[in-house]
Amino acid sequence: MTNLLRMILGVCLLGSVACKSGTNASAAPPPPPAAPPADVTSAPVGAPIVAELTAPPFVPAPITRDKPAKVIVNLEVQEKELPISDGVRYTFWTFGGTVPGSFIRVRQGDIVEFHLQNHPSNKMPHNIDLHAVTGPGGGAASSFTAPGHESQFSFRALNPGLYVYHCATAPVPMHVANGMYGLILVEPPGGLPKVDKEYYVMQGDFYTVGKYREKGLQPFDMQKGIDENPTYVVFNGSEGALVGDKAITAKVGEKVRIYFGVGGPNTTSSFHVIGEIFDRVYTEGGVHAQEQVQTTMVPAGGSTIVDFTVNVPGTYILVDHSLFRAFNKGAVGMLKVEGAEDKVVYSGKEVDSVYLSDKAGPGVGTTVAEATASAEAGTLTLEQQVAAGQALFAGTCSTCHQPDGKGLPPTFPPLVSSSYIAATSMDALIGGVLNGLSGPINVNGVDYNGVMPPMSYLADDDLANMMTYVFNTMGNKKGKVSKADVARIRATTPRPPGAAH
Ligand code: HEC
Ligand SMILES: [Cu+2]
Repeated sequence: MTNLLRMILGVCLLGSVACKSGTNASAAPPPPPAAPPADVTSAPVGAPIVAELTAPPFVPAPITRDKPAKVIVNLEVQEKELPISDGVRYTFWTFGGTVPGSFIRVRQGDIVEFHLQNHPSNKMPHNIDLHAVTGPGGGAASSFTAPGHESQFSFRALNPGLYVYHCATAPVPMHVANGMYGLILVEPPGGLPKVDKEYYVMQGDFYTVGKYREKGLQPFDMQKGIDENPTYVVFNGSEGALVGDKAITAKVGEKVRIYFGVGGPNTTSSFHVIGEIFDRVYTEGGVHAQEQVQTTMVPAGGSTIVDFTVNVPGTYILVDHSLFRAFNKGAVGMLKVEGAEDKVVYSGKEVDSVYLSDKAGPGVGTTVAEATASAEAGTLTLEQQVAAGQALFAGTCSTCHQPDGKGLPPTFPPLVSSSYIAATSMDALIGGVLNGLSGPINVNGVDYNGVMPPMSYLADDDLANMMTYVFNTMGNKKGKVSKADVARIRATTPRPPGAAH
């Protein structure tokens, strides 16, 4: 939303006469230009074009043709192991090697000749249902393809809009849950209004046998899928896909467009960008735009196009505003905006870490992943545990005990040179963090009587690393906490009702 528009709206809300008169042209933005009628009957013009496909978060360049063409799409299904979180691997089934699959961009009226290849090393048959197709199954019946084979079918892109495509081979929800979806944009003649940056983001829910962030290769959990109880809800196929140095970017003053879709299979998205207001939302991926939107609802198997201008530099967080998904299942992405401050629009206090949780620290992914690799090799050193624990401490324990561990008396006790840590047995310390701690305690001569909530929603090794960090730095000397230690205490102590198991 522009500053000017905000001011005008503000003045109007105060009841200015000028705003009530119908002659004030600046009160509302001009409607988008009406698209010329599409030619969806004449033969395609010129030589066939091989479509440029892009991996997320990128999209192919806008189409400049003013006539329909024959467009050839080559899309290969690849079944491959990829990270879904730091140190957690998952066997994804993909259209083009990525989750979501390659972005396809065509023009209304184009004849699309679709080639679906199923890589010979794959184990499953697959097909494709494109919501942009008018015809039974959206192409599914004509595209059933065994490993090592290729199918071909053609369709005319009759309707403009942003459409989901997905695999529709039985069991369909399982193929979708493994990442088999993507977006195809059918541009109206003349295209969409010009913007400076265009990105491609899709949300999906994933179901693993291990709990959230339990490390190693995680198998698919069919029952969790049936129960609609996702272990992960993420953007672009993994927790880390759009964070840190993989964040999408823009410069102050630029117009940003996100082509956003939900693959599902189960959850819808309350899509929101923290700190932004969408100037325009092409609701449900159609051609009409709603304006000034905070959060937009996107169904499973549906899409939206959001446009907004970034006025102030900083990190903007993409979330599913169904917030447990953002904070406890991974639905977080970042848009990093560079440029000059505008203290009138925003005064400039840094709030990132409040929202970013343990993704706020630099290089968390690598540190945690390295620690995981070593743990699997059975060689986790104290230093590696401390490094991984330090990365996770920021945004987890630091929320209360403060980034420097000095606490916030009289509410949160210090962890630095803590007399309580020194005097308490290792098992009791682990139990306190895992199961929560309350009631009167004394730390370094000061009395505390607060409540530390159970941290049992965190994975055993992450907890072990954080405690090892706290217990062996910050002036404490207590020794290592192993993943097995945490697992043992978890198994032998009851959790209070409502705590995660
Ligand atoms: C939501 C706030 C909160 C979070 C998050 C939190 N703690 Fe605490 N912690 C407390 C409070 C409050 C106490 C004091 C409880 C009491 O008074 O009985 C405490 C006490 C402790 C103590 C014992 C007292 C001391 O200062 O030595 C340790 C050790 C500790 N926390 C470690 C951790 C670790 C490790 C984490 C991260 C995994 C963590 N805490 C996360 C609030 C929190
Ligand atoms: Cu499939």
